[in-house]
Amino acid sequence: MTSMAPVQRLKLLRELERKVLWLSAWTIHHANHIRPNRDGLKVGGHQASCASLATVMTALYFAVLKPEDRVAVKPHASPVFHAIQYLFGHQTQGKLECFRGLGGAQSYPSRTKDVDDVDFSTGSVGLGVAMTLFSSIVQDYVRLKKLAPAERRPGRMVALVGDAELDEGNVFEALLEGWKHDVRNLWWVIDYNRQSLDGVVNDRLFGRIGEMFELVGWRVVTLKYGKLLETAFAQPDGEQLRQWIDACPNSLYSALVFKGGAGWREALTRDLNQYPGIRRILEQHDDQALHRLMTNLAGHDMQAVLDAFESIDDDRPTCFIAYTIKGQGLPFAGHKDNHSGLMTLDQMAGFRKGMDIEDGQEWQKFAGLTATSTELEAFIAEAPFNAEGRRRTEAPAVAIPPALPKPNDKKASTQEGFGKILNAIAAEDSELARRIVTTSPDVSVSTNLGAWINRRGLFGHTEAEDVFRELKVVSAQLWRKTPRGQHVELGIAENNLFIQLAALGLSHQLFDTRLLPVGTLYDPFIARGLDALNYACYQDARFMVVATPSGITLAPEGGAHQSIHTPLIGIGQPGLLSYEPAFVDELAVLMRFGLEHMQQPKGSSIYLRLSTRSLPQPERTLSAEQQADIVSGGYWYAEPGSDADVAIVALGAVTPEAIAAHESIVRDFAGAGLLVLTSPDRLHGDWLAAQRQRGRTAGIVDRQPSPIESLLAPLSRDARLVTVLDGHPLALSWLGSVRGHRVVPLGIESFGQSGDIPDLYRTYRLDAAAIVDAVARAIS
Ligand SMILES: Cc1ncc(C[n+]2csc(CCOP(=O)(O)OP(=O)(O)O)c2C)c(N)n1
Ligand SMILES: [Mg+2]
Repeated sequence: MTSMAPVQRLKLLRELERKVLWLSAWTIHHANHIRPNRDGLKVGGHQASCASLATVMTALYFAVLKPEDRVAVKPHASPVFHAIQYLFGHQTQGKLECFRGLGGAQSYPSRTKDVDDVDFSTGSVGLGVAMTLFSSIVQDYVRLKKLAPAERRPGRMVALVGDAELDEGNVFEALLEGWKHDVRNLWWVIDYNRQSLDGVVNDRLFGRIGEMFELVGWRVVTLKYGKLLETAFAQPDGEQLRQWIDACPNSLYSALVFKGGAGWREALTRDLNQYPGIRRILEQHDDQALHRLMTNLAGHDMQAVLDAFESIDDDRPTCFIAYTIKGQGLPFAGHKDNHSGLMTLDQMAGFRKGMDIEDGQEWQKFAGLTATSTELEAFIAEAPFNAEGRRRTEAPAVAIPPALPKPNDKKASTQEGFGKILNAIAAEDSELARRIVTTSPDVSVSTNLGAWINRRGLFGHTEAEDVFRELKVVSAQLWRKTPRGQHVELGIAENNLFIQLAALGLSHQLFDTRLLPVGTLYDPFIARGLDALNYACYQDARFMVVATPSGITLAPEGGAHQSIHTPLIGIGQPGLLSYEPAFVDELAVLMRFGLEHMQQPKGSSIYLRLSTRSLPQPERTLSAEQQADIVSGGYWYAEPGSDADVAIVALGAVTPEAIAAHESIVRDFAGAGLLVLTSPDRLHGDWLAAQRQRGRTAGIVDRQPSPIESLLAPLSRDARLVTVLDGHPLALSWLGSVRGHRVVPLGIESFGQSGDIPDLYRTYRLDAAAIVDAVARAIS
């Protein structure tokens, strides 16, 4: 920044604040009232929520932020963000005109769909907030290991937080985890407008919020009153005024903000008229001035906001509680119902006039401002935030060897196989081993990450000894924390796991270095972190999630730990490719594929659904073709005869039952096949894609079948399929539509219970007898 006089800088920032407020309100107004509406649906947008952050965001983006900082903007302040990027020249008028339309600026900032430098997507409140915290852990992880380019300075991870976002439990789960990890360089700016969607936030709650942050080691900076009010407080009896506002309930304050000068006068006369100093203040201010005074909260006072941000020069996590007014400067300021309120045409006309903007000049960047465009352009061009050009980085991919080490046990579970493969990688001094980072919500040992951790260690800012080892207490687990460690230990909170994976999985774009994150958890508890998993995928973060144990196959653990519909999540979740291998050699192929796929520009994250059930392993060496089949989702374990009338289709841990059933039916149904699937998700996706492709090239040459179409091709037209998996039967029943085969789907539709595998498979009809029975039914 050049050495511009502070007065001049303040003046220009105030001008830009007006412009940002205008553009955000106008963008929403245009989408709702000017653009033709074809479906009669309200387009929406949040003018009041935007107004509340206009000052803070103007200060941050035009003066305070640096290129290395990364920001999560409160979802409904998206138009403010786009307005700022428009002024920077990173957003087009066309996209603003198309706000909330196809291809236009997004309703909520989106890393993948917006073009204007979004660092973190937001939308589901609370998640963007936590994302900044877990990103600060990643920033430290790559910095302490010197994985990032040496010249990279640590940036601040900034969240602009709606006050009601603090009702989301995930924020506090993250705070606790952050405290354990001694997080640094984290700024959360709370837009304390005391309003949420439905109304006014609870008065008593916020009294505690500051204490909560302090409890976990944060600095709390409260931006309460602006310079006008502070001056009034300093006058005779001013202290009475301060006490009155301090004690004013949120709902009364909001209502008076809406009512304006006359309302304030009436309330203050009623309550404080006995104080001569207050009477003088009331006399000295007309209604308009009195309203300005009484709404002069620090979150809308540019100087106060700058002072607060610029007073911080260390890396201690800091929470700024910025008192603001929802709808500040707009006709419905403070009204409790203003969350989705939109200015009417008349109100907008008045607002435009007040902004000195002529009809037709609405999109002009500097219309209605008093500074010259030359001055403003120069000031914007020098914003430190853009000093280094493009902020999103693109680190090269890590080469994955052609094969991963594969254990050769005669009997093993996929979970054990996973642990052994990772352990073998850990033993090597390779780039692959260096780039893998594991994390788990307190289930690392029980998901077989123990051996990896023993070799690679836990990650921590500072060296911490393993006390048990020091005291010579025998334990199979080494638990030493160092900056070199490669396992990020998390407490039991699956939300945190997925947000941590999201942050690790964006390291190549946020922090200029590639990581290969692998997270483990119990399969049923995916549901606990599902919104965060969806959030991670929505941002196109890249990671491998290994979920084990799964299904009722975990048997004695009982119904509370048995996942049922996770195969459907695997199919239904965009940005996540899911696999459920039965055998360890398949797993080795899939882990290799997954580590590569995670890094492809058009790749995705990977979900491996594994099991603790030890299965006899096939004695085979997989050919390149077999490996390709495993990756594309399935292969014939026992080839069907041509025109076969029946086939069994199996997925995952129940494959031995399918093998046994197959052995017993081939006596009666010569030519019956056994199809082993590794990924209904992949097969289903490729099947749909092939159909779309055909639709597009109808009548031309393209008749390329998808893998599942090829696999099912040898069967007779009327063949029956009996499908079986330890999960919801719907995951495989779609197979009937591929070539019109009738399906008898076996699987789990009700809650499980404890038992051993034979009892449970019998009870839930997954055993060989049930499969044979289903074949008989299918044929009859
Ligand atoms: C997980 C989730 N639940 C519900 C919503 C719907 N929603 C959007 S904004 C909002 C209230 C936000 O209030 P606050 O954070 O105080 O923001 P303000 O508009 O006051 O700035 C709600 C409930 C959401 N976006 N995400
Ligand atoms: Mg609010």
